[in-house]
Amino acid sequence: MKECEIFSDLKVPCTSKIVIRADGRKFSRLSQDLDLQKPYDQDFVNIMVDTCSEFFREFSPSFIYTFSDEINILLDEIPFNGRVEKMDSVFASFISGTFSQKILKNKRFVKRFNSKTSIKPVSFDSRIIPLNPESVVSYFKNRQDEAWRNCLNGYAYWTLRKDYGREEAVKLLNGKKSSQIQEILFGEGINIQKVPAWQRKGVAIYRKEIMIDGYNPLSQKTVQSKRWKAFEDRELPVFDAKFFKNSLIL
Ligand SMILES: Nc1nc2c(ncn2[C@@H]2O[C@H](COP(=O)(O)OP(=O)(O)O)[C@@H](O)[C@H]2O)c(=O)[nH]1
Ligand SMILES: [Mg+2]
Repeated sequence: MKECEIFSDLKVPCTSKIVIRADGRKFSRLSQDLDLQKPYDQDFVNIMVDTCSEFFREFSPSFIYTFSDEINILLDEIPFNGRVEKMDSVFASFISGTFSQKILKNKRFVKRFNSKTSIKPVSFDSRIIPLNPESVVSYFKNRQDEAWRNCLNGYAYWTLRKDYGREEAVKLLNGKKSSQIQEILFGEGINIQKVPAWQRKGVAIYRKEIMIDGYNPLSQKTVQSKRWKAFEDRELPVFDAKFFKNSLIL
């Protein structure tokens, strides 16, 4: 029956850079079930970022970028011999399992699970995006643009929802330019440019060089040495080639 496993040999092109994008399944529903704060819930975002850091420790990618319920992972080396089925299934299940573990360690969310028996198990999908090296920066710029649109629309929608119904709020925002939405928010006392950077620009995890103090027993002196540490950057700039070069990601 081995010959029926027709997709198991499908491999990523060995000359490409690879990004894995995972996205939470039915997280609009989950956000209601867990009664998440709108438009952003600090506990939820912390769990997404913790999940990314756990992934970083396990698989050592070059870079992870997350916002909302999506996680983008730039791989350093191609694992599993480049096998697409293996990568998609292992990565999606690692993320789903880690996210679930962390949700169940949060007292507030556990309470919701205990009082609302209909909350379904969490799952993430995963897809592989092969990129030529020149397209990596524009890929992440594109995801960060999406994070910004998400932020603007999220704030606008939930602000309008204080005074309008669901359909009316959507209608009021339909076809509006970014500048017009910012005006609406300004009228409601929200300067969107001043909301936390992690909401406007997402969060990234990458290696950062740090100096640590150590003790040299031979010289009996304290010495400094370099170490790499996974760094959670919640104050990202707007992505450009310089950021990726200076952070030694590319
Ligand atoms: N309230 C709230 N909801 C969030 C937050 N982050 C993500 N979400 C929800 O997650 C959804 C993610 O979008 P999408 O993947 O298109 O929806 P899905 O198909 O239902 O998973 C958003 O529409 C929000 O409902 C948050 O911080 N607070
Ligand atoms: Mg989703």
